[in-house]
Amino acid sequence: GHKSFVLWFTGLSGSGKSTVASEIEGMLYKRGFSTMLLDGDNVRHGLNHDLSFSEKDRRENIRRLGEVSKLFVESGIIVLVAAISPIAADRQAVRNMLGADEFIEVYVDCSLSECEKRDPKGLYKKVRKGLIANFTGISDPYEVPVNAEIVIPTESMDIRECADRVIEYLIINQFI
Ligand code: GGZ
Repeated sequence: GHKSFVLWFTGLSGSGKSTVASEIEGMLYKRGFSTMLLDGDNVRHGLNHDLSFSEKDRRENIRRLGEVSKLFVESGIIVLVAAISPIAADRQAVRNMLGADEFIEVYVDCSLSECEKRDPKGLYKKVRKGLIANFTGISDPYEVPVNAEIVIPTESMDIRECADRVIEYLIINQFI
C-alpha cells in the first residue's frame, strides 16, 4: 500500500482552504484512497469547542488537529486539514511531530482584500463593524509560510486548477 500523509492547508479566512481541500478529497476518493478531512471551523464545534481565538487557544487548536492527524495517518488514511493555522511555529511543531515526509504544507494564497470581497460568511463585515475582535489578517497576525511544499493561488486559478496542482505534486513525489 501507499504511505500515508497529511495535506495541511493554511491561509486566511475565506481564502478557499475548505473548498480546495474538499475538491482534492473527491479526487483522491475517485482514485480509491481513504481520506479524512478535518476542518478547523467544524472541529471547533466538537473536539475543540472549548477553544477561543486567543494565541494560546489557536496553538492548542493546531496541536490537537496535528495529534488527531497523526492517529489517522497511523491507520493508513490520507488526512486533509483546513485551518487558518496563522503562526509559523505552530505549523512547524506539527511538521516536527509528524516527521518531515508525512507533512505537506499547502499555502492557500489569497490577498486579504479578495478574502474580504468574497466574505462567504459575512465575518469580515462583522469585523469592520467591531463585532469580532482578534480576527486573522485584520487585528490578529497571519504569518505567510516560507517553506510550504505547495502554493495555490486561489485568486488567479480556479478551484479545479488548484486541486490539480496538488494532485500533480502528490504524483510527482510518489505520495500516490
Ligand atoms: C479567524 C475566525 C475568528 C477569528 C471566527 N479569527 O472562514 P471561516 O470562519 O469558516 O473559518 C474561520 C474559522 C477559523 O478557525 P480555525 O480553527 O481555522 O483557526 S485557527 O487555525 O487560527 O485556530 C472563521 C472563523 O473560524 N472565525 N472568529 N477571530 N477566524
